[in-house]
Amino acid sequence: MTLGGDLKPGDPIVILTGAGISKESGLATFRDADGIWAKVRVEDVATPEAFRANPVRVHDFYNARRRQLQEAHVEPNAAHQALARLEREWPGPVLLVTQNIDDLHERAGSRNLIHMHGELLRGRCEDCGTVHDWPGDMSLSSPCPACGRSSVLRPHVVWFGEMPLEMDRIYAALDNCALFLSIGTSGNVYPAAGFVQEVKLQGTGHTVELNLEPSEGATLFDETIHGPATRVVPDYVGRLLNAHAAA
Ligand code: BV8
Repeated sequence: MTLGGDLKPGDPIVILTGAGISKESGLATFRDADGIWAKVRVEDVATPEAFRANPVRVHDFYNARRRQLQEAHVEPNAAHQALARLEREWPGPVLLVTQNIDDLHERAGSRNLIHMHGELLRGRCEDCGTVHDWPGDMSLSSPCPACGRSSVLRPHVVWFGEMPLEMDRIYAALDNCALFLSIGTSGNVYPAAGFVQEVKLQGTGHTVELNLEPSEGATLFDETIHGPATRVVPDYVGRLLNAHAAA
């Protein structure tokens, strides 16, 4: 079996990433010992009910993460760069689906990208529904740039109990891909954690997990490669491109 299963040039590749790919850029993951959920409860900051009950606490939580993301030392790392290289150099469609709300994939050069859990640097008006770039702090007094109303803006982020974005497009790509890479995710949060089963049940893609350690769904993958993303992802992308360039 060549690298990537029986992948041929021109075949579609789908990639899923999670917080682990941004860890070496200095952004915390969620479920590691030093992760976000070790410091704050999901129920207090990452559900629509939490936002209704205490919008100030939720705005503070996302304002702090928005500021941290824009600190000078937070840059795309070699894993983000490798995925942008794969999109540029692979002779076929490469779709990158990220659970992450940071902008490190864009800053690394990835273009064919879906933020299924939304984006930290954008805000959405709960009244008129418009979505706006929002790099600064957000509060109840922030007016919607479109309709002008205040106390109606929220982070453009998918909370628990809310439907992730672009699911139809994601499932269509999963059902038709020849290679599915899952990178830096613990496989705890659905529907993303179920994507590998979607590929196995509805498609024919070869599935590979690249993660620091086995995820919840590790046994579901055809291949698992464990190690830090900045090492295992550039190595895998380089071998994949070389194997098929030689073909
Ligand atoms: C929905 C945005 C339905 C906010 C996030 C029981 C069964 C099935 C489902 C459920 C259930 N009970 C409840 C549900 C639904 C729920 C869910 O799955 N809950 C889980 C906890 C059981 N899911 C939802 O609510 C989703 N919506 O189901 O809607 C619906 C249907 C109809 C109509 C309406 C609705 C919505 C989920 C999205 C929630 N939002 N984030 C924010 O970011 O603040 S989730 C959050 O978790 C982030 O998006 C994050 O990306 C995501 C997954 O976490 P990971 O990225 O995997 O991060 P984690 O820390 O867990 O893991 C990091 C990994 O990296 C680790 O494995 C680690 O080893 C590795 N790593 C660390 N360092 C490195 C590394 N790897 C490589 N290199 C390194 N250096």
